[in-house]
Amino acid sequence: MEALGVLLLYPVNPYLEQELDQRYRLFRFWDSPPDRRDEFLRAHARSIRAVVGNAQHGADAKLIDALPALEIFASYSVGIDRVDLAKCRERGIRVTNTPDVLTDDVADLAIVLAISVLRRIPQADQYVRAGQWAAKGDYDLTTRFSGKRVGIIGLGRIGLAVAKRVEAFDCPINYHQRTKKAYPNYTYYPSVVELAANSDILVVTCPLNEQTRHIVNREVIEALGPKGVLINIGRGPHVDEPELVSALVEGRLGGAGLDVFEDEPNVPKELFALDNVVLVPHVGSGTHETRKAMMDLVLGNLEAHVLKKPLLTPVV
Ligand code: 8YV
Repeated sequence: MEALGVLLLYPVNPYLEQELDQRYRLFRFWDSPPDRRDEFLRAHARSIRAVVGNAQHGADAKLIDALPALEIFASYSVGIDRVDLAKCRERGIRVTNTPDVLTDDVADLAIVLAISVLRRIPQADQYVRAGQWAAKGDYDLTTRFSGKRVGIIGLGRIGLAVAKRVEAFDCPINYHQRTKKAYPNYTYYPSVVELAANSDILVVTCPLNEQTRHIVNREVIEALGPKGVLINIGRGPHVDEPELVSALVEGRLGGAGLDVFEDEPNVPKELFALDNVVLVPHVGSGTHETRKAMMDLVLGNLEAHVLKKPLLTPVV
């Protein structure tokens, strides 16, 4: 049988690209200029039976419809909010992602961001590097993280990993999700607004879908308040970004630690001047160890598909 035709949607890590190239017939989407991609797909539609994407490069109905031979979409990400799952189910297209292997890194980043915002770590570092310690004396006092009330939106794998971490800081843990679970030491709030009103730090860890888009809106931001801190390690669209920016600029929100943004890699420039905001470029799973494990999951799922064995991490 002809080797599996795999469409790689973007220039992923060299290791994954090389492995795909050695194992399968690899089609690099970026080889064709954007205005020639429909033609590219028509030319190779009969050969492309698999697609590899990630958090930013998914499979919408247009792409799926252009690939009549598509059998599997393997995402190099745990989030698959850019994959039209209903269309995949309708077509019988398998979908895989990369859960669990990135949970610790993403949860670690939530803690790093929260402490960095409250203790002004990036600014303190710059203070030393700029020679201001010698010139101006001690750095300003900041705010403690330990013992603060942490509200988590979504106690899934990553949310629970964040909760486990903040327990070590003696933080009371609150949460909201659709259903209350039997967590004896965690306080459930039936709405995100109530969760925000009873938390000092609000962490977004839930998956992105139509129900959670802009789950952090103006009302939630107001409830979190001028001493509250928002940590977003989920997806940019979880937050109404213009509302977030205006609340931070106007002092109606105490601070934010952001790994994700609505229009990546574009970040609202108003945030750049704020010292109560820490900005990082979607690095949640961005360690050598985790990305290797994610890539091996992509490769393992494709291999299982070719061998007609059970997929390692199926979503559909
Ligand atoms: C991406 C992510 O995987 O896993 C997710 O859902 O958002 C990230 O870890 C990363 O951008 C690599 O594609």
